[in-house]
Amino acid sequence: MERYYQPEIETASREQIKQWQGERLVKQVRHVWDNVPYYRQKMQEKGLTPDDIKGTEDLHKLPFLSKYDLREAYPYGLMGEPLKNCVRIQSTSGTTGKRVVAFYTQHDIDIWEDCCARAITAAGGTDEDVCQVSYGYGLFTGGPGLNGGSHKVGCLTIPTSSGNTERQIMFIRDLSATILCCTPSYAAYLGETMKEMGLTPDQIPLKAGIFGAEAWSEEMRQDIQKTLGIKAYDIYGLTELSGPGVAFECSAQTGMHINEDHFIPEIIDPQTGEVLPDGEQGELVFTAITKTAFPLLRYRTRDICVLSREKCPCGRTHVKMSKPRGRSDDMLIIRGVNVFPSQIETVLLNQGYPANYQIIVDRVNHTDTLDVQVEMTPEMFTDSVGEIEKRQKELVNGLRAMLGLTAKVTLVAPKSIVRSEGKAVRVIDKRKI
Ligand code: DLL
Repeated sequence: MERYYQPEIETASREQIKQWQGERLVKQVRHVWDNVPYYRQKMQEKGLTPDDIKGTEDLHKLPFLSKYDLREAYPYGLMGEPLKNCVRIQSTSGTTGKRVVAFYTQHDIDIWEDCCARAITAAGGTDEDVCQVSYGYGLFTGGPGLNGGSHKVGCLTIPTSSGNTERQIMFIRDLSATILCCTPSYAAYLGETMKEMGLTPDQIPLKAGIFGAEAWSEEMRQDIQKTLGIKAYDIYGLTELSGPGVAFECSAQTGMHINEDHFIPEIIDPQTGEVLPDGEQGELVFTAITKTAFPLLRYRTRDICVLSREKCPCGRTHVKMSKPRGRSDDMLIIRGVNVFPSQIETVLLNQGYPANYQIIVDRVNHTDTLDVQVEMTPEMFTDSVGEIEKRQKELVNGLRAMLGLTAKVTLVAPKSIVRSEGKAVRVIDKRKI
């Protein structure tokens, strides 16, 4: 039987959701106008006042916000509350120089944790469960968000944070953890390590995993489910909108329900900014309608996906987003061809390789090169040059069929690609360095 954390909200009628969204949007636009001069100016430039926004049908009139605005307004320029009302910040790693600092009131944290509690409940979590949170704690939102959600559900929470794989496995076994929260790449690594220790899925107490923060393919889900003997659920979110829990998967495992009582999604054409109808692929844009300290309106996520309003067998009525099919800024353009790392992953996993790979892009003699280094599993490891060449050729052919592009494939020994404890670094683009 499907369980919900907030059934009256998660299974509310479409009319009810629409009504909440309309009322909250109107209130939020007024709040932002009164408190965020940066956005007020953007509205004024479009000739808008709060009176022009009477409901969700007027949402498209509002100006977009993007990473560019976050940089411009850093650190306080998009705040909707005085600092004294805020109790926390979270931040992204800023590895690409785009540090995002998001502010929270206690009320904002409460909403965020509710969203994470919905995700844990959808994955079968109850107060009988032991939930190990192996996302990083600290500035990254993964640990704090799921920790809060786990408390709300009443699970016994093990806040291991990321890293120290041996200790992770020790806690999973000694304290019989039933739910694991971490990035999918770290879940795969934990699975690989447990397999090497001789543990079979029935000796691993876990029953579910809540994995997100990075792109992962359906094939990778199957792999993780098999090695750990669990059901693996996707979870999506971003620091700008609070963190994990903006959307989460249910038992149907066919996309993630967006918490529409807090976030209004739109899909736009990334080139023109035009709003696209449901079912079309485009860039996901969110308007936060309940958070007040960092109230982003029409924030462009850069994530490319599709929304679906098909009836879900789980009973939830909130719209579903597909797995992001890559980020518009993650897309590699190689010799003029658009390539998403997820397409490469699909080919590798379909041919029986593990999700341990690295994509190296370079430019030699004015021509882009694509080099895919793929780890062999211990079972397929061989030192027969002929066998390795044969396998490499199969992968080159598979990649050509998927991408329409010839890549160089190098098979490398098991364990030679560095493992990640958080978000995996899959792409090294030397052209930008
Ligand atoms: O990654 C929040 C999070 C933590 C989500 C834990 C899920 C679990 P950021 O570091 O700000 O926040 O990165 C946000 O990560 O725009 C997506 O491109 C990507 N992303 C997040 N979840 C998924 C997912 C957290 N399930 C960026 N699938 C987003 C694919 C994801 N990409």
